[in-house]
Amino acid sequence: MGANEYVKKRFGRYMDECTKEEIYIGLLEYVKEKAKEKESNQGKKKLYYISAEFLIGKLLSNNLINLGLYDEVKQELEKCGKSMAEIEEIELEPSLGNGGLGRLAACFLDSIATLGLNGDGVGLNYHLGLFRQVFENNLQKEVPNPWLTDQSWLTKTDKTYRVHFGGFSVQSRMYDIDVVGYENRTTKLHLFDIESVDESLVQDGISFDKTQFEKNLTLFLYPDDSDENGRLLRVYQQYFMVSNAARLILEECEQKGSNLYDLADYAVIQINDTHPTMVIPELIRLLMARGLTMDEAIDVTSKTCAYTNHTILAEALEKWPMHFMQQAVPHLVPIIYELNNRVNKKYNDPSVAIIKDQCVCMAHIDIHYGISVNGVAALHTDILKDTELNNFYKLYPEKFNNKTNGITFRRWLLYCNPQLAAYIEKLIGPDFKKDASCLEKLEGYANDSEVLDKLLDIKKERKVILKDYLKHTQNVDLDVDSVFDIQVKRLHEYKRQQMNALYVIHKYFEIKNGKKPKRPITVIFGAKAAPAYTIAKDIIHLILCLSEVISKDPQVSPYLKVVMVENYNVTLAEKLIPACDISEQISLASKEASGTSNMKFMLNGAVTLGTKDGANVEIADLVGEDNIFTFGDSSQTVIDRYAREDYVAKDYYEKDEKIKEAVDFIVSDEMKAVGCSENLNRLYDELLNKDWFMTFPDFEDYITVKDKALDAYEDRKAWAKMMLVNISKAGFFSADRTIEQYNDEIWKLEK
Ligand code: 26Q
Repeated sequence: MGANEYVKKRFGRYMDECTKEEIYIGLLEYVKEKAKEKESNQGKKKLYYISAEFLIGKLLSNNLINLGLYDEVKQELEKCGKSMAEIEEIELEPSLGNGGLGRLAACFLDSIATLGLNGDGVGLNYHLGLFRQVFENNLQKEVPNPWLTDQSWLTKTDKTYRVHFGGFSVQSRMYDIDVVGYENRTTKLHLFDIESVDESLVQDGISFDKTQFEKNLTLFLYPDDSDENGRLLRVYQQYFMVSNAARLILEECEQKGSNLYDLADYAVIQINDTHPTMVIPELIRLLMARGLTMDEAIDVTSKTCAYTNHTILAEALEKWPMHFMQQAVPHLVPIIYELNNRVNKKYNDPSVAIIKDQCVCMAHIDIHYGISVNGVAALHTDILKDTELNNFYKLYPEKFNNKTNGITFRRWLLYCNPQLAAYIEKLIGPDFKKDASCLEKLEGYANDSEVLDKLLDIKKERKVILKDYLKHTQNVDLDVDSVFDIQVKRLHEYKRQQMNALYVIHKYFEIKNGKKPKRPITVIFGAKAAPAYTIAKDIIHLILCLSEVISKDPQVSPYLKVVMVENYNVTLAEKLIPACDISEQISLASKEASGTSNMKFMLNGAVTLGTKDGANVEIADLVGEDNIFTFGDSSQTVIDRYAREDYVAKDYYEKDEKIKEAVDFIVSDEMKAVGCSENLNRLYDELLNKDWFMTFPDFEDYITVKDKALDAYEDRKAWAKMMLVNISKAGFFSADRTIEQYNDEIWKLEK
C-alpha cells in the first residue's frame, strides 16, 4: 500500500484533503508499519550501546530514505500540492543530546542497522531534553524543550522494572524507537523512563526541585550541576539508565540460552564515555544475585564491557564523591570498594586507583574492568596512550585502540544535500551510497571545468536554501554572494569560538580603516552553552553583541556580517552544512578528541580552516596540505607549554597590537552600549589574565591563514577543485567504516 492509500485508510481522506498535521501523522504511522516489515539480526551475540545522549534528529525523511520510499512519497505529496519541507516542519526534533558524543551514537545506530549487525542503543527518555536556547538582550536563556507528542516515533513496551535507590524505588518503563538501516535491517533504540515523571515540577525556565527524584529523573539531560543537588541527580539518572540496561541485557541473554557464565558470548556493552560506567558494578551485583561468586561475576563482566573515551579535558573526567554513591546507590558501594581493593593490591599505584580522595574515578573502573579502551581519532588515542592515560597504557597496552569517528552519509549527504548527492550519482553512479570509498572516483574530474562549475552552482543553490530557511525561521538576512564561514558546535573555551570572535573584531577594524575584503564575509556561529558555564555564556554574549554592533555600522556592515543562529540543533546543521564555504575547526591542538562536524562539512564541499587537532589531522593527511588551511601550534607544543606552566596571556596582549586592539574592543563603549558590562568585563579579564585555551599564541597565525583562505576563495576554479578533493576523500569518515572496525576488533558480532 502506498502512502496516500495509507492516509486514506487512516483518515478517510486522501492527502490532498488532509491538514499538514494529519499527513505527518499518517506518514509517521506508515513508516512505522513499513519498518516493522523489516527484519533485524537475531544472531547469538548482541551489542548494547549505552549512552546518556542520542542526538537522532528528525526521523521522518531519514527513515523514508532508508526504506527506499522517499522519492515515491515526495511525488505523492507534490501531486497533492504539498511539499516534503512543510510536512517535515511539523515534526519536533527529539532533544536527547548535546553534541558530538550524542550525534555519534545516532550515526552509529544508523550504520549498525545498515550493516545488519545485531546491536541496540540504550538510553533515557528525557521529556524536556537538554534545553531550548533563546536569545534575550543578547544573552542565552534556557527554556524547556518538550518534544514528545501523542503520536511519535516511540513505541511503549510492556517491559518495566522496579529500580531501587537508597531509601526508595521507582518503576521504569521501556520505550522503543525503530532505527531503520539504509536498504537493510532495523535495530532498536531503547529509551527508559519513569512512570512517575512529573513535568509540572518545572517552574521558571529550566529550574525545578532537584530533590524529588521520583518525579524528576527523566525531565532533563544534564541538569545544571553547579550545585550539589544537581550533581547528585546526575548520579541517580546514570544509575537508573544502567540498572535498566543491565536487567534488559541479562534477561535477553538468558532467554537466548546464556547460563550467565558465558555472558560474553551473548553480549558486548559499549560504554559511551563514562556516563554509563555504573553498569559494571551493577552487572556484577546482578550476577552475584543470580548465584555467581564475586570472582566469577567480576570476570564475566570484565569480558563484556568496552569503553570509549571522548575527551582529554581533565575536568570532564567524571569523579563522584563516595557519599553520593552511599546515598544514591548504597548497594553498589561494597562492590566499588572491592574493585578498588583488587586494583590497589595488584598495582599499588595511587594514580590508577579507583577511589581517590573519597571520590570514585569512573574512567578507572572502565579501564581496569573492561576489554577495550578506545579513543576517537588517531591523535586523540596517541595522547591517551602517551600522556593522559599513560599509566594505564603501561598496564594494559593490549586494551588500547583507536576508532576514528565517522558520520552516516545517509543523513549527512543523501538527505541533507540531495542536490550534491544526485550530481555525484550522475558522475560516478550509485555505489558510493553503500560503499563510501567509491567517492574517490570523483578525483578523475579534478580538472573538468564543467564539473567544477556545477559544484559551485550547487553550493550557491544551497546558500539560497539556507538564506530562505533562516529568513523564514529566524528572520535573519544573508547575502548569498558573500563567503559563508561557519563554526557550529557546543560552546566550549577549548573550541575557541572566542578566537573566531576576536578575528571578527580584527576584520571590523581593518574595514573601518579602509581595508575592505574582496568579497563580503558572513561569519555564522551556532552553539549552546551549558547553563552553568559562565564564560561560555559570556562568549555567546560577545558574539551577539558583535553581531549587533556590526549590523548597525554602515561603514562595516556591507562587508562583514555576524550571525549567531538560535538553538543550534541537528535540523539547523542539515541546512547550514551544505551551504558552508569555510569550515571552522579551530580547537586548541590536543583538546578536541575528534570532531565530527569537520567530516560533515568536508563531505558537503566545504574547505577546512583548522588546527592540527583531532580528526583534522587525518583530514589533512587525506586531502593533502593544498586542500586544507591549517594553522597554529602543534599538540606537542601545547602539551609542553601546559607542562611548563609558563603561559602568560598578558605578555602576548602587551606585545601584539592586533591582540590588544581586539581584546580591548570587548569592553569598548560601542559594545557596552548593546551589552552587559558585567559579562563583557568578566570575559575580558578571563582572556587577559588566564586564556586557559591559549587563543593568543595562535591568533596571528589564525589571521594570516584565514585571510589566505579568503584570498584563495576568489580563484573560483581552484577553490572548486579543493571542494572536489575534499568530497572525494571523505569516504574514510563514513560511520560504516568506523562500525566495521568496532565490530572486527571489539564486538565480534556475526553478520
Ligand atoms: C562531564 C562531567 C559530568 C557530567 C557530564 C559531563 C559531560 C557531558 C557531556 C562530559 C562530556 C560530554 C560530551 C562530550 C562530547 O560531546 N564529546 C565529543 O565527542 C565527539 C564524538 O566522539 C568528538 O568528536 C568530540 O571531539 C568530543 O568533544
